[in-house]
Amino acid sequence: MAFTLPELPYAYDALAPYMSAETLEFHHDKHHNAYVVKGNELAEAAGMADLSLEEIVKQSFGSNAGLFNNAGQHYNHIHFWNWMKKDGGGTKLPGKIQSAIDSDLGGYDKFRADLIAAGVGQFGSGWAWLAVKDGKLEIMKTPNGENPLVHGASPILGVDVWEHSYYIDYRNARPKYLEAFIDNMINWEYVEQMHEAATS
Ligand code: MN3
Repeated sequence: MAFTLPELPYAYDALAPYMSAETLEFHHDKHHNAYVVKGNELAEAAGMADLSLEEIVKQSFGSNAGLFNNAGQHYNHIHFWNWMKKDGGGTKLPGKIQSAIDSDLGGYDKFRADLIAAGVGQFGSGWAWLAVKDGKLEIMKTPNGENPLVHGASPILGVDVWEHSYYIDYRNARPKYLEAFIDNMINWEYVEQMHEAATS
């Protein structure tokens, strides 16, 4: 199934001032689009063009680095746009997510601190995650285009810590970007949908 660049689910300026239209224009129109174009070329060359995106991510991991990086990033960004919304974030979480965070991660404040620490602690480019593994929530971090799918887990929330995601708005202040992501941008309804799918 050929990769296609999805439209952003909101206007380019919808997340301002926490994430600017300029950041989204570069990040979505240039960076994500490049993963789509290159991913299609490499999936075709590898004879994997007919597989689902998740299958391509899993099958190329460890065997075809070029394809894996682009397919992984395509998967990550499709969800990343949906993990954010205007007036998102904050402490009012859907009930099931709140109880899972309480029982598996020690409550919201610890979840927030641990997700920021994972994002800050990811050396160089990568992602910080909330994922479901063996039925329980876990905070994870991965380098480059990697994601929890290749570690036997299902991602339900991810934050891009590549510099292209925050340098225009925050320069080198990655912690400030992570705080704004959690406090002002997370689309918890989308996280809830992915949690339902990963636990049912
Ligand atoms: Mn990115």
